[in-house]
Amino acid sequence: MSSQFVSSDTLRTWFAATLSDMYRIEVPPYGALLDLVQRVNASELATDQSNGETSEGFNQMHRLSVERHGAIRLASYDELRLLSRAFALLGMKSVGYYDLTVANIPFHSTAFRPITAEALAANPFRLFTSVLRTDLFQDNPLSAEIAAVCTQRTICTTQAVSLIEQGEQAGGLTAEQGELFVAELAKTFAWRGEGCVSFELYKKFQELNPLLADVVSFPNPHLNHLTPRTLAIEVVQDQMLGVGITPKAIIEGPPMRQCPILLRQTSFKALAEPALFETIEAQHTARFGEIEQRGVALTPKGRALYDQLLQKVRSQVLPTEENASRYKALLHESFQAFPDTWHELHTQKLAYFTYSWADTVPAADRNIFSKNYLLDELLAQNLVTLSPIIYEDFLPVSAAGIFQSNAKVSAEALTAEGSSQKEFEAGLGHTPFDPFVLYAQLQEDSLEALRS
Ligand code: OOG
Ligand code: NI
Repeated sequence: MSSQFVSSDTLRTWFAATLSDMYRIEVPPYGALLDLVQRVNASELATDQSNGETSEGFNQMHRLSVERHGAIRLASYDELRLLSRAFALLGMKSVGYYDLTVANIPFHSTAFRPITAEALAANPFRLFTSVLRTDLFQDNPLSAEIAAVCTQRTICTTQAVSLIEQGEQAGGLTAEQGELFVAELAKTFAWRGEGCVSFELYKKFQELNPLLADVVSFPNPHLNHLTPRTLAIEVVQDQMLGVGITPKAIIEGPPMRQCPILLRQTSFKALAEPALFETIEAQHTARFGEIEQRGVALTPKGRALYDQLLQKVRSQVLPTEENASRYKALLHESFQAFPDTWHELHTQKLAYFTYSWADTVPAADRNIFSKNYLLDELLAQNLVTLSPIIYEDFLPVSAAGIFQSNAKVSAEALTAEGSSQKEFEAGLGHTPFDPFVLYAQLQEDSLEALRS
């Protein structure tokens, strides 16, 4: 019955490829970076610098070569709800809640991404999706101008909206509809080179907050960056200058380790792009590039340890271009307290893993082993192997660093009354998935498969 429809995995793959082609044209350094990342990944795989067979899960070249995350910034919950319906057709669900006001960024966010093992393996494309907290500007003299843009934008084409409705009603899209849908939806994230306010107002928005200006001065949420995943972020960072790209000095996230955890990221400076405000030709600086390296997903216990060790460093020094090497040294020192073998990460329940029978165990014996041995015994005797589960999400401190790296945000604290998660969930219309629950489920499923 559903065979008339193209799968959501295929639609997502088309969509990610369309955005990538578009961004290559819009932001040429992105193309240069992609080529560099591909080269480095290929050479990493060839020299097999991975940490034994346990790292195999990280090195899925078919996944790596298409793997990207994007970032978009929305003006309202109406926009969020509409896009969440569009992304649902692409098999992307809202996962996690990120409060960025703690870092003086007037946004809160979620990630839209696939959630099952099969969908992640097919194409893990994710979009970090932020919504402007207009409530924080309520008392500002510009609040009426801000509200006017936020309530008036129409960010999807009529055809995209009608295909969302058709897809929802029919339970999917045909290949022909899907191709059209992906092309129409991509228009929502294109750079149009034109503002939707006067130059004067744009300037005022800029003065108030450049991140706010990046949203409320434009008619649509242009893609802010598109990020390929590398297996060796230091190597790519070192070679970026060679292809004419200047990286920022600090890699966000954990330090370099034997067993990578969570997510490490760095970005390059934003481009100044021509932007027309009514008749005035100006320049807007917001869109940039980023690379990331992904490690194992941490359990709540592991994550608490990560947060604690990172906080210890950041309470001594907040990273800037000038103190980069000191920050790096402190980070390295602090993270000595984080176990760095897969075995320890597993036994201390700091990270999530999947389990599989070792190749040496004949299929006929698996049942016997599984009945007579505990998991720990099977692991100790190398009958079962561990594979780290890749972290598919984002990190709020890192995200704040990425946001800030390209905007001079005033140091003056926002008058936020803290997190506004309830409001975000009400705006979205549902509660995002809890990432920990999803990782625990992947681990549980693999254990069940072992036992069956
Ligand atoms: C999003 C910043 C967050 C990441 O990789 O952590 C992000 C933005 O700048 O809109 O993309
Ligand atoms: Ni990013």
